[in-house]
Parts: sequence; structure tokens; C-alpha cells
Amino acid sequence: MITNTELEYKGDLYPTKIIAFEHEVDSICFHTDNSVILKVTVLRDSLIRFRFTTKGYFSNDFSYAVDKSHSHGYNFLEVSEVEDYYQIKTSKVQCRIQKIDMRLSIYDLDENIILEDELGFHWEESYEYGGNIVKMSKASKDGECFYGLGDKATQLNLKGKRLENFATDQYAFQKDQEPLYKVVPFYIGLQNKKSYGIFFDNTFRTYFDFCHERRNVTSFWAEGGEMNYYFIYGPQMQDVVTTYTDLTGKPELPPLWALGYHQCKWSYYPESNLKEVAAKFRQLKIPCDALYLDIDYMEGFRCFTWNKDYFPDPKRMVAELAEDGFKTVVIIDPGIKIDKEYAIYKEALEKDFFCKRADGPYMKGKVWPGECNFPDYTNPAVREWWAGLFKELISEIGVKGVWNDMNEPAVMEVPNKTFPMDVRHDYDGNPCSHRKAHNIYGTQMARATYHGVKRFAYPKRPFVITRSAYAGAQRYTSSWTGDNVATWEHLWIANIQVQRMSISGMGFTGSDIGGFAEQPSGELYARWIQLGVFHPFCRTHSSGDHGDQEPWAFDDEVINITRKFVNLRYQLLPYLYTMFWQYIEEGIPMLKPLVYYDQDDIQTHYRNDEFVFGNQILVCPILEPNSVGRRMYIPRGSWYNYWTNEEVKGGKEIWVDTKFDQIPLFVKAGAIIPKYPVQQYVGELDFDELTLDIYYKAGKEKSVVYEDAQDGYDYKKGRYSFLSFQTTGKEKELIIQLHKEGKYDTNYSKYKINLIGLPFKVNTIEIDNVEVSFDRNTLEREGYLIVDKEFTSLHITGE
Ligand code: MIG
Repeated sequence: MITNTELEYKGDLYPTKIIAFEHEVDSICFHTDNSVILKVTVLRDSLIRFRFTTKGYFSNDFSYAVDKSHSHGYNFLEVSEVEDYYQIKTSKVQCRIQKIDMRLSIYDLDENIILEDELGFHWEESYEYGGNIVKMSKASKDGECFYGLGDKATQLNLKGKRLENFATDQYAFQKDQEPLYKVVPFYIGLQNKKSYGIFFDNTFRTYFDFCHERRNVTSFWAEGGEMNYYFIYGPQMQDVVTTYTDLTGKPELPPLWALGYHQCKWSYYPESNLKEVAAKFRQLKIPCDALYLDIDYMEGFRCFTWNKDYFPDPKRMVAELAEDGFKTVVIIDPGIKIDKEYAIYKEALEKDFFCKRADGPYMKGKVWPGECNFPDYTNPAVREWWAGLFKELISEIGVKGVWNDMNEPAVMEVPNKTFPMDVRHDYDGNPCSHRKAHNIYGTQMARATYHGVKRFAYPKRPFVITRSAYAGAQRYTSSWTGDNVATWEHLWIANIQVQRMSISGMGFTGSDIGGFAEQPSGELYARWIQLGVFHPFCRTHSSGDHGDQEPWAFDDEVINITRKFVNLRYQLLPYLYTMFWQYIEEGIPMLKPLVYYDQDDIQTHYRNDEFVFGNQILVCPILEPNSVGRRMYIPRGSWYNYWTNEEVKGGKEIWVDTKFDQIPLFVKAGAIIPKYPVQQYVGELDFDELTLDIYYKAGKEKSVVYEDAQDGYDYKKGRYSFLSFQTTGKEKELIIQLHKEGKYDTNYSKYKINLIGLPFKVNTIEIDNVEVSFDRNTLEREGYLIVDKEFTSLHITGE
């Protein structure tokens, strides 16, 4: 069995000595005696691709993950031959390839070793399928740490673990359970204060072993395909992650409402039930932007149909909900019911769009509608057809978002829970079996869905969410972590999964708040919502078979906590939107695990719970029942307790007291946090001021605020507003400089400035060098100032 592959399996084959090499522009090919070719391509000074073949020639080069528009170009490239090795040098790294066995080592320019082959590339020929099982092993030093790999339900630091990538419908998964729904074969190594990344772009079932099988060896291998990986040099983890995200692609901005609160259940029906849920949110004044229809809205689970008994007039209903600020999101699964009367089935059959078995029959499997056939989304013509199917839902009925589920793909009542491996796929003109296409199937479905929703939502922005995904899926879709359970352990898992997704390029992710399977206690639900509002995607969802999971299913205290935290999320929308903008512009993850935030502080290397939301808010969930606080690590620097405004110096573990309606939250000293007023849904209110919470710091700090029309594409034409603030705190002075960019004029005209932690009493205020009068009373009693938004410098002095 492959899972037990011994790295030193006796049938393994290895490259022999290098007998020739050629250098062409950005690529260098090395040929061995036994027909191995290693092609090294320098994409950027810190991004190098290593591609191997054992056949003496390469097959067609094709990747679903790599974004064709990724940045490339290097400053320096020098290839040289030394006695024992060849050297490829860029302005960031030097790669040495040994002549005798093709083993590779990578150094920084100061001769520090970054990554070194142990056995290096080796392979086992596959008698059963042809091709190879391709393997790689790297030497690992003591103290090296590993991060990344998407949605794994285990500690953030993967040292000592073996993980498997095979998209799987893993209902009620457990801690450490493998494999899960998503496949992101990208990891980050951190050793001796230097980070690097490896992206093994291979869609076959892959494995990663981080010093589990052997203490000082890290390895990865795949059941087929090529040994084809990208090496990314940091040395900061920040650089590794942004480079990886640039390589596999960034999304466009979602509509701002998609960052609001979403409510879901399996399922809301009939219409009156959905309407009651909507009304209750408004009545209780708990903000909410989106409501979901799960599979029961359909006619016998046939995609793109409606059950007219439950929803007699979907267009009217969707419009009525929209009037009250609710966007309707509907589920669409990949299985198409085999039913001669069903138009979509007939059309796909006519066009020959379903996946086939090796010998010709269509792939048949049971899912919710009963026996189904499954579109081959790896065929571009199928994707185009699928996109077109959204016309009625989006343009006519007015649905605003689509939820893709079961796209691992999941099949019921079969032991492997998915397609048989002989199923054929087009793979965009590279025909193959399900062994190769399995892990990419969900992403191609979400991609087709995205193009459809986008086409018909235009000029508004689309919203798509998927359960299964492969690296790069972030270009098309958001995601959730699948069928979790209403337990405290799952709250712990969700916290780590979403952080891990964030540093794995797929930042727009959340968990089913409260847990999907089983029923949370009020306390657990409250603790979950307190974390969930700090996840980029924020949705309560439940299987619905254990009772209700709307906020009002719990007692008043929990309802109040839910309102308080959802309100806070709505206040923080400009902050959240700004971090999203940094994600789409620069690939910066929205949530930053502490190790990402400060890799040089070794205290962060094994931390799981705390993370930085955006750049300046430190969040630490409460993960145990009956808590009155918890111990947590405060990263280096100076922070303010959000609830008490007390300042703490970081770089140490502390105890933080919290009430039931609080979790530890800290704001970085010097930060300016923008806030909107609480709205029941995005765009509900017209408001005339943007609140800026300014946290005093002795020294300098930068803060930015990105805004635009909150939907549509005008932002791509420069119609955005980008504020960049610099705060400088001195003993008796605070200077705030504001620089503006962009052509979008925000609706508000002034800032309400809350001064927090000011160590002096305000004496004078100058705006753009002119002293202004101010309301000393409000400032002293309530701590705020009102300032016209058109300023470039605000100078506060004290005594
Ligand atoms: O077999 O559509 O993960 O969110 O509510 C279960 C019903 C199918 C699994 C999804 C879940 C969804 C449920 N689906």
C-alpha cells in the first residue's frame, strides 16, 4: 500500500549522473544517464520551479492551479559549472545540483542552507497504471517547523505529522482525521529564522511527511503524475505566502455584503419559514446579510429547479427578502438526476457532457436526487454550458450567491465515497482518469459556477462558496470547512483550520458556526460566534436535525452576546474590507497566525489559538466551558486590551480576565481602526462620519483604510478611496498624517476620532497647521473629536 511507502523501498529508482545540460533563457535542463531530465525554471529571484521526467522527454505542461497572470521576471540569473555541481544563482538564492546524483541544495546568498535533498527525487514504476509514483525527500534540521496545507484538522505546526491530500466528504470529521475536503499541497518550512515554501503542484493523491517517518527527513510523494514543485524563498513567511498566493492567484473583491453575517440551515422551507427567520433577525436587531437555501428548495433535488409547493414564486420571495436587505444564496450540487423528463439531464446527455467510465458507460452514482450522472467540469465546453445554466437563477430570480457542495465529488453508499478511479476526464485536453482529476473536480465546478454567477450578476460582483477545493480555487470562490461537529474540540479545530487556510492562499473561509452535526449548548454557540465574527467568512449553519441554531434558539444572554459580536463585525466592516483588499492586491493573508506575524520570536512557533485579524487586532478565542479568562501569548510590541483600554507589553504569556460576553481582543498600539455604525445589513444606513479609533503609541505606526462602492467593478478603474494614516506619538504630542488616493468620494464628510491611551491632556489641536477650537468637554468626557475628512495633518499637543 502506498500509504505505507517506505522511502527506502527497494524498488525505488534514482537519477544517475548528469551527462548534459542546456540553458535557455529562464530554464536550465539537466539530463542524466538514465533518461531523467530535471528542468529548473527561474520564475522570480525567489521562485524557482523544479520539474522532473524519467522518460527522456516532458509531457504537455498544464496546471489548473497556477494563475497565468502571476508575476514573473528576475533581476539576476547566472548558471555556472563547478567541479562537483552546477550552480544556478539569482539575486536571492543559489541552487546547487550535484553532478553525481542530481541531488539539490539551496542556499541564501550568505551560504546559509535553506533546503537540501536527502534522497532527493526518486520514483517507483507503477505496473498497475503506468507512469510513476513520484517521491521526494528533504533533509530536515532539528527545530524546523512546518505550516500550511489547507484545511487539516490538527495543530498549526505540522512537525511530526503525516498528511494525505485526497478531497473527501468527511462528515463529522475528527481532530487529526485525514484526508479532508480540500487539497492544498503547499507548505512552509521555518528553520533558523528563515522561511521557504514548497508547492507540489500535482493533483493525484499526495502525501506529506514532516519528520514523522524519520526524524530528520521531510518527504512528499504522489500516486502518479510528475514530480513538479515550486520552491519559494522568504526569508520572511510573509514573502513566502504572498509569492505563493500570487502564483496560484488572487480573487477579486467580493461584494461587501458577503463580509456580513450569513445564516444557513439544512434547510429553511417553505417560504413562510424563511420569512420568519428573516423577520426575527430584524426584530431582534441582529445584523444579517444573507440567507441560504439548502437542497430542499429544489424539485426532487434537481439542480436549477424549484419545489413550487415550498416556494411558489421564488422571484417574488427573493425580491421581498432583498427589500429587507437579505441576499438569497442557493445550493447547487454536481449530481444531475437521471430523469428523462429533466431538461438539464437531457441536454447534458445530448451534448455528451457527463463523465464516463473507462469502457464507455456514463459514471453513475447515488447522491441526494438518487441515481445521478456527473458533468465533467474539467472539460471547458462543459464549464461554459454550466455557467450558462445560472441565467434564470441569477438574472431572473435575483439570487445573489451560489453554494457548491458535494463536489469532492461525494457519492453515497460506496466504500470510497467518490467516483471509481477509472472514470475518464477531459482535463482541459489532457485526457486522464479520476486518479488525476479527483482532487481538481470541485475547483473546476466552482470555477464554472463562478463564471456563470459573474456573467449574470454583472455589473454586480458574484459570490460563490465551495466545499471542495484544490490550490488556486481562491481565484473563483470562498469556502467553508465542511461538516464539523458542535463540540469544544471542533471550535479549537475551526480556529486552526481557518488560520491555516489563510496562510495557504485561500483566505475567504469560515467554519459552520455552532457546528454542523449535533446541537451546541448556548455557551458553545456564544463562544463560536465570538470567534466566527473574526473569520473572513461568517456563517452559522447546522444540519437541522438536532433542533434550531438561529441565535434565538438560545437564551437571552446568548442572543445578546451574538448581537454584540455581530454588531462589532459590522462596525469593523471597513477594517475587514481593507484586509480583503490587501489580500487581493498583494496576497497578504487576512488572518495571521502568530508565527506568520513574528517568526523571529520562537515563542510563536507552536502557538495555535491566537491570531492577528488584519494587521492590528489580536484575537484569542475562549475554547473551554466555564471560562473566566485564559492564558494567552501576546506577541512582541505594545497592545491595548480592547475592552479595558489598558496597555500591555507583549513578548510574554499572560492571563486575561474575560466575562462571558468577551474574548481576549487587543489592538496594536499606534493603530487606527476604522468603524462604521452598526447596520442591520450592508448599505442600510447613510452615515456622515467614519469613526477612527486611534490607539496612542510613542513612536510611529501606519494604518490604511480601503473603501469603494461596496459592489461593482468601478474600483478597477480607480474609483476607490485609499486612506493611509501615519501616527507619530511623542511625549506630549500626537501627529496624524493622512494621505489619500483614488477617485472615489466616500459619502461621509467627517471623522469621529476616538483618542485612546493618550498619555497627556489635550492642550491645542492644529489641522493642516492652523489651530482650531474644539469641544473640550466632549473630548474630556467622551474622548472624541469631530474632524472634517479633508485634512492632511492633525497635530495634537498636550501639557
Ligand atoms: O450529504 O446539502 O456539507 O453543509 O447542509 C450532506 C445538505 C449534504 C453537506 C454539506 C452541508 C449541507 C448538506 N450537505
